[in-house]
Amino acid sequence: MSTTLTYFDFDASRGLECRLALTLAGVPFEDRRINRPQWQELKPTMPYGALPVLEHDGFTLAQSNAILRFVGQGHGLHPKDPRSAARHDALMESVEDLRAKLPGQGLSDEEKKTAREEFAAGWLRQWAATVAGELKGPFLEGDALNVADLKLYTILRAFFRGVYDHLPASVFEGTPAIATFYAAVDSHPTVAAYFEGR
Ligand SMILES: N[C@@H](CCC(=O)N[C@@H](CS)C(=O)NCC(=O)O)C(=O)O
Repeated sequence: MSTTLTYFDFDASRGLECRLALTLAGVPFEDRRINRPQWQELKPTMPYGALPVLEHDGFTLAQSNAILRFVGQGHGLHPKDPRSAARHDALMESVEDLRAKLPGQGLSDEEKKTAREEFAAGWLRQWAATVAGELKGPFLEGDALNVADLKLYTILRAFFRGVYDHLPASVFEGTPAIATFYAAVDSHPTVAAYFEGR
């Protein structure tokens, strides 16, 4: 059995959520971290020309949500019940929506500030309210941590660590279930151990 996850050399975004999922699943894997010059060579050979990519015993899979579902279904970290699984899938797709909609690209800092403040008061507020309504507490399914929780945690981690200028963690003040969720995943023994010493 051999498993390799290829992604860039940083702990965030789609690569981080897949690394966390493999770690939570207890799958030993090669954490293949590549730099930008290596990526220029590799990109044309990768499915969809993007990362992360999982290789598992001759099976190659791209797309973070597909990777998360594959790992989750194989290790009891994605619900078996079709409606519950669909709820988790919808949440994971909504994280991709958030990544795509986050304003900033090509804007001056002043334009970015205005665009992000509008985004926080509008689209993001509605997203946060919907997500909070999905959380049974502290996690999506109650006490069991699933791969969809790891995807949600990964995007929230960027907010809670202040990665996005003009979008402080206080944007989630109106949705306390999100702060409770974040703290619960962050202190989960597997997740905490992953970040220890990094
Ligand atoms: N829908 C894809 C998006 C993948 C994606 O855009 N990955 C970024 C890194 S997070 C990437 O590979 N960027 C480099 C490039 O597109 O050349 C997924 O969810 O995996």
